[in-house]
Amino acid sequence: MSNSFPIIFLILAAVVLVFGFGVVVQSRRKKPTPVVTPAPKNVVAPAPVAEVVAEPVVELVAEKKRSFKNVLAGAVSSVLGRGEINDTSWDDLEEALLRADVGVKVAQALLEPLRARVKAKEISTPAELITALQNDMASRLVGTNRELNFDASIDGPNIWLMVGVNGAGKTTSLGKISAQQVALGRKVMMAAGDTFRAAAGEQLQTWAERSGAEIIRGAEGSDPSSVILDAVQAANARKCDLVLADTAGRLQNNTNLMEELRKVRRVAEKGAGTVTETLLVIDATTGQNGLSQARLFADATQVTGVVLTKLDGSSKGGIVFAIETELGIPVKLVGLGETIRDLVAFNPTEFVEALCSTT
Ligand SMILES: Nc1nc2c(ncn2[C@@H]2O[C@H](COP(=O)(O)OP(=O)(O)OP(=O)(O)O)[C@@H](O)[C@H]2O)c(=O)[nH]1
Ligand SMILES: [Mg+2]
Repeated sequence: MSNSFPIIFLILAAVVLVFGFGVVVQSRRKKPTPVVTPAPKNVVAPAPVAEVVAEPVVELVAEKKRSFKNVLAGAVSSVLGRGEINDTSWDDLEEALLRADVGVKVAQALLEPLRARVKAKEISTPAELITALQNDMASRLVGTNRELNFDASIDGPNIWLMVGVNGAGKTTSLGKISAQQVALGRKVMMAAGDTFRAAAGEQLQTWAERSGAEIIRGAEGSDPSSVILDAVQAANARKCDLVLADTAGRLQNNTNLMEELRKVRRVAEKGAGTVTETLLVIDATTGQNGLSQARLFADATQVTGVVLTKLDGSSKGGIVFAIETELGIPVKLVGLGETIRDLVAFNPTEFVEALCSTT
């Protein structure tokens, strides 16, 4: 028996080595899927499907994940640092959630069921509590369709409108979206619908050049709706797939702006195109204030998705929960910086992990 031990050991070691080698080879073969997948050659393309086709955008990469502020880390550390769950643990978590701007309603909706589970002894350690909180936060966000709507079957181009208050990041996000759509092989036309200030057209022109899109501009003070309609007509004539329409964030007063945006949408569809996406751009650093402004836009413009900008460095990332709960609109994209690559698809699980990360 004692003699056979080294032989068994050697056989085991050999099995482990062969298995390990297999795993390495296998994982090397599984390269991450590239963002742009060229269509296979010599394959007859299927007829366009008459449904809204969603396209993936750039996945959240590890390096960018670090741009999310781990706003709940302090509370998580102090809860984990105690041997038991006590009143201070609940105070720490509640305060941190409110500071991160998840909103009072969501904070309560997250903590109340956890208190009950602790009482019922379903959860007994601080580590279990944090894991349960993280899971509950993520489950409030997963399962939502966050894909950008692109309908390949319509006549004329798809039109995506960017709306939001001034300075939220509409023009910048439009430029980044354009780069992603061009990378997917789509022909993009920009519409400089912000005619409120001359510099807006210049700014968009730069993004058109950077991202490889065409652009239609109007004179300062001209009618935004007609600039956008011109862009839709030009896009149709030049066989563009997508019109990305910028709009102004302010006019003389907000009531006018909402009227203007309603008109923009109506007029845009007078041409050959169809509005398939209206993206409300919200600056994450404005927290709950941004939310009340957002409500105005959501009411006026049939918003289909939110682009949450400036999440890099914002300590108010919890606003995602408030937006989805109170506005009922999916956060589709998040801005994590000012460069052309700093816009990613919103991934709830990674986002919650990053918010709670203590490393
Ligand atoms: N850090 C950071 N800055 C951003 C982000 N998105 C936009 N910005 C910056 O925010 C500022 C305002 O962005 P714009 O795109 O001009 O905002 P806008 O909504 O078009 O503003 P108006 O045209 O005045 O209505 C610019 O300095 C951008 O570079 C982001 O995700 N992160
Ligand atoms: Mg702008």
